[in-house]
Amino acid sequence: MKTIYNAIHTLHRAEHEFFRGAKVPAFEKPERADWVLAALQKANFGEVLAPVAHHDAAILKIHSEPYVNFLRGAHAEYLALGGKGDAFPATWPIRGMRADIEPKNFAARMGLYSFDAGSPLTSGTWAATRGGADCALTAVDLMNAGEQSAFVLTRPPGHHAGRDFFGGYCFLNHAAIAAQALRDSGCARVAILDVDYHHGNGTQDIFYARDDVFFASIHGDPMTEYPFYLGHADETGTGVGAGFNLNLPLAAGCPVATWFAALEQAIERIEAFKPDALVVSLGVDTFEGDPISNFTIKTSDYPLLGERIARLKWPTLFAMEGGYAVAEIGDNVVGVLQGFANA
Ligand code: SP5
Ligand code: ZN
Repeated sequence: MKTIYNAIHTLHRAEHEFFRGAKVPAFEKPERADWVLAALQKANFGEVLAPVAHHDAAILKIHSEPYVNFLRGAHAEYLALGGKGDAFPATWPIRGMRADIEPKNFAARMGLYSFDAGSPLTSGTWAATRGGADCALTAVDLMNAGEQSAFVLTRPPGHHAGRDFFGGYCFLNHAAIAAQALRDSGCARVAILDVDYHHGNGTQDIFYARDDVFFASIHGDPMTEYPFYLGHADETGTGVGAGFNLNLPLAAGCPVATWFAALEQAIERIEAFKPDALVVSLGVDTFEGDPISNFTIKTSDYPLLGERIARLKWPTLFAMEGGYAVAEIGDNVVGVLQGFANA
């Protein structure tokens, strides 16, 4: 399997986030991708390629133009206003307020286009996530040229980013961009399997009213786990998309066997959908040692996930999402990919 590596991920280097009123070092840090790359190379896993630059058009099929324009210029605008370091939103248009008008004020637009205060926007955020989109689109090109699978190694991650909002450390939704590009290059039906610990609220938002992209997510129950406000089992899609969204929320701390039973449920539904290709939102924050999550998967379990997906024999694109146990992230990700490749 080839890896498309976003070497400019390092341009996004958030200093801190907030926890109980205190500034704590950002969990989503450059070392994450460095360790995955090192593990891939150590395992001699396969070729590592640079992305080919692609036009914005493929991104604008997933994200709104005003949002993309905001994101591209946001940090420079913040600096011009006298802002220092990383930018955080501080006000949001909640229920009963107007989210249909884009205000002129910068802080107001930060809030309009975000859903949490935990996703610092830095001077290099746009370049880094835009590079991730190029990686996703390059992976799709490779699959169209005959590759059965590909791995998009990028950060910041993407699955919390919706059509017009960032949050959860995510800015552009690389998995969604890949799924759309697969649709546009001949796949009638594309499935997305999101195995990150956190519900992929952005991806769900993007495809919720569509019947050509099936979204399945296994995640911590939003009653107690981030992102809290989406990811319940009764969210099944809307309009023609009714029946094409599957959420499998699990209790924090649940046994590994429970997680793999949910995987079987997801696979059963995806098989019935008969996808022409699969996109896996690959987060390994399901790991027992993850510092911000509460599942119990062990490093030795990850190959079983890859093997199970490989048995389906669908063209499969893996996109890197979360995973914050930096020392183990490489073995965990490479475990999944090797399980897939060796099956
Ligand atoms: C892609 C992804 O995995 N995004 C996750 C975003 C989670 N943001 C909220 C993190 C809250 C961290 N709480 C600190 C717990 C320290 N013990
Ligand atoms: Zn996550």
